[in-house]
Amino acid sequence: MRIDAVTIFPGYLAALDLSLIGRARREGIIDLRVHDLRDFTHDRHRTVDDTPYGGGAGMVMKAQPWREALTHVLDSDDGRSGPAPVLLVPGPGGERFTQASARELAKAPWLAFACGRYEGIDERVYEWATERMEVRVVSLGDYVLNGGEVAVLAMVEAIGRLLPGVVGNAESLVEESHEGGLLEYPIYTKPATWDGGDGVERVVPEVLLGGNHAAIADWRHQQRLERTAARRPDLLHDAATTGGLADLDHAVATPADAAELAVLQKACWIEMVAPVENWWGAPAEDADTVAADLEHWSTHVFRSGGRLVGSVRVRRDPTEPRTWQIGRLMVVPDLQGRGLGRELLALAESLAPPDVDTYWLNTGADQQRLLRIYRKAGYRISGEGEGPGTVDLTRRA
Ligand code: JEH
Repeated sequence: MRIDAVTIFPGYLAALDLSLIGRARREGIIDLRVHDLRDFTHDRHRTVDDTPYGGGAGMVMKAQPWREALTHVLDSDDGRSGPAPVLLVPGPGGERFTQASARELAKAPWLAFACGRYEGIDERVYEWATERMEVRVVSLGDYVLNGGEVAVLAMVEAIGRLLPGVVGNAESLVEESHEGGLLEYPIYTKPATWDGGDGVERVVPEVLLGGNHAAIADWRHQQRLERTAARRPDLLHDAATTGGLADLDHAVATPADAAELAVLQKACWIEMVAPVENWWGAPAEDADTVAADLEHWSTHVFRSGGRLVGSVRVRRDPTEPRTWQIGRLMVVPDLQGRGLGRELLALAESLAPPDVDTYWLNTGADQQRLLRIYRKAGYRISGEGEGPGTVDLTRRA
């Protein structure tokens, strides 16, 4: 990903040389270029601000240096002549920058950031820029900062860590996608008993010391609910109000969805085989395989507030054209048990052309929960599946 940032404090953004984002830059995953706005002034004082028309406190950033700096960024396209960047302008009055924004922006090939200072930038710069690229004014939250630099640090980190290869351990991202809607549970490491020096011996909760994985999962879920209720009751409301499929945004997947679909697969497989560590590594596909499959299947994706929460794919059987294949039916673990899977299955069936006489799907022979859902929906096992340990199920259309 190409990222440009224009600022009067290039040193502020030097922090992006460090840690994971710094490594991603050295590895060429992120091509980050920081520009000093004062390099685009022409007076001996390198002036970037002036007093506001109409009066009022503080100073306003002048349009001229911004025009020249942004022109320099646009002209530095290295002959790629692809689309212009999305220009992100941090401002206290912008749309809220959220994890959903980060996910969306992580798909863009080129982002540019304009860091304002003082009271902000002459409004005509927004007009000028909007005629040349997509411009979004974004805010980190409802508090007042002194300029856009800290916001750019936060946004580049939030977006950059979603790029393939930046967070080395793909499982971290998988687990995050698994978190949906609730705060995290408390975590502990050794020693099991810790002397705080205040006369108190603090112990790790008993349940975590045993090997009862179901009990641990229950305890963690309970902790997440309690914490969310105490600290972020608004989130609890959001999670509880996702009703059925009708509340979700529905689209046909494009290659831009492949990475998220791969993550969703992993999250669902973890849920299915939690006690068998790493078993899921085999059946879940990587993003490239998912992207390749998009050409052979019509894949439908469902989002809640930008987050991918479910998917199913369908096609005519390449060798039995009157059979309608339904595959990779997935619902994120935290929304399972609400009937969304059943609704997805009905939708997948409804997409079949009229001449289809059989619906077909395939699942793990040991997936009791899924087999029960399919059985209830009228499917019967028709034989062993192609993949080891899987079964095929069919139902007359
Ligand atoms: C702040 C870019 C460029 C200070 C005050 C005013 C508020 C009412 N979440 C965020 N907070 N602040 C910024 C941001 C982001 N992203 C941010 C910036 C710049 C981003 C200059 N400043 C400083 C600044 C004017 N006041 C804004 N108003 C809502 C409390 C009162 C007026 C503008 C710019």
